[in-house]
Amino acid sequence: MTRTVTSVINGKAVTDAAGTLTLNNPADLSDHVADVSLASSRTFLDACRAAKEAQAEWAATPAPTRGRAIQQIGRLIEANKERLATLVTREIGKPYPEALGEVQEMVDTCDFFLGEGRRLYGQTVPSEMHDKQLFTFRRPVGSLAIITAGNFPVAVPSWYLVPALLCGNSVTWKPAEYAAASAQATAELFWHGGLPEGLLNLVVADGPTTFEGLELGMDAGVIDKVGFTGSVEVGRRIGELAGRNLQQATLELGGKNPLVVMPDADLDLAVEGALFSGFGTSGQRCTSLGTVFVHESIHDEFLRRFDEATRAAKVGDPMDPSVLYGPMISQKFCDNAERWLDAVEGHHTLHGSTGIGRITADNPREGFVGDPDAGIFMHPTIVDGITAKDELYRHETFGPIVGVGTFADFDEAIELANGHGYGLSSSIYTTDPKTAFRFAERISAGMTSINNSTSGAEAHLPFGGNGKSGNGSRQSGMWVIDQFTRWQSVNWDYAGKLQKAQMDVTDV
Ligand code: UN1
Repeated sequence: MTRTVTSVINGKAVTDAAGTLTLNNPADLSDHVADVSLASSRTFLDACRAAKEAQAEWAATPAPTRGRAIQQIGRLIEANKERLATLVTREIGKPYPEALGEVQEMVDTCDFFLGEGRRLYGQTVPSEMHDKQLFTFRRPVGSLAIITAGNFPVAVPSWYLVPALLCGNSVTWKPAEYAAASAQATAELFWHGGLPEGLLNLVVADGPTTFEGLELGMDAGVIDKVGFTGSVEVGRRIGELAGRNLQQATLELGGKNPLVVMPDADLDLAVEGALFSGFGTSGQRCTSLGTVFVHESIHDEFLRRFDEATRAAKVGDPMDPSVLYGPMISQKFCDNAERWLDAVEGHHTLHGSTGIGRITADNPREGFVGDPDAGIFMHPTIVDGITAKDELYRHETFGPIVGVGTFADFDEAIELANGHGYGLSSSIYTTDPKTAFRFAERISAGMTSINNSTSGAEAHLPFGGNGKSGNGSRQSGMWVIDQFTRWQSVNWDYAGKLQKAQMDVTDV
């Protein structure tokens, strides 16, 4: 079945002639998944206006009632889990078990926030004066523009939409065009779950149109905050635009996530972690492993085992539960990753596969599941010999490419793990708890794992990064509420006379 995807404002499909897009299954390009109609910046603005209009009534709805709406949406998503996961796999090639996990992450997010509707706590604070009470309240931010990447077309948007709506905001959601069908199917579940019209509007637009729409919306005062998950380059521009409008964006950008293997590590466990986070999802997670830093004394043994495990890993049809990973999301992702392989300089040794680059009948991979020529698949590649001088040390590839480098002591491991400029996820393999906690203390990353992979963060812990990985905002769990509410202080004076702060203070 081919889906028709349009923008939706106030529950109504909007088609303007700003362009069209054809989406095919990247594992089988003959499978036509969706025809997408792209919106103009005017439609973007209309969506933000509609959201702004709908927001006041929603903000006045009791938070526990908003929580119940989230609960209904969560149950509906759960009931449609297989259907939605199948579409995610068809549209972006994510292995089906991971796609199921992704939808589950959205269900978990709804489960977490339905209760938050009864817990949007404020404080009571002592006053300097008699007969006066001070309080703090969380207030919604207003109308939000949320722009998301397509590698997690369901889970990552849910980290924005669910808490934003729970906190009393409205949303204009601009998903990645190349994952528009999954986004539309997700938004439909919000609408069918009973969310009042206008609170969630969907706009499918390309990048330049989105920037135009954001500028128009900010000028018109109908965007109060922007949330963005995607590249550093676009994140910078969004941050600048927000800054000019005296707004703070929520930015969740890339990563060059390091995995450190200490001499006392369980090597097989470390190899398993490197394999999953390096090549799982074809390396297309912002938490994917970038470089493994191995102590020089165990480098050769680690590399031997990592190479062996990578060669043995199954690649191919994402519906087959035995594959480690499926296709690249689209040709563009494949081209970008291939450019990084072209840029690898001579002094590196490549491992992991008999081929390099795109897997085809002429450049085959042993044990490939399915027909490589039907889709866009890549060989896994281990690039050994990475040092801080290499481009690959400091740039995210978003493909199945893992660097390996060495260190002589713990201080050097920390320097290498921090020196690339990103700070999203990280991991250490060691059997010594002291080393593990020293690592957690000194690594500049929003997330760190001890004896586990860099990817696979749970939905109720803060998610976000330092350095180039974002602007310090955190998503998920109760911490994200700080992104979608603003504190208001309320002071209530019942003295019956004017009391002046700093002047009428009661002395002991
Ligand atoms: C992303 O790639 O943008 O931690 C998010 C993980 C997933 C989310 C990744 N739960 O790997």
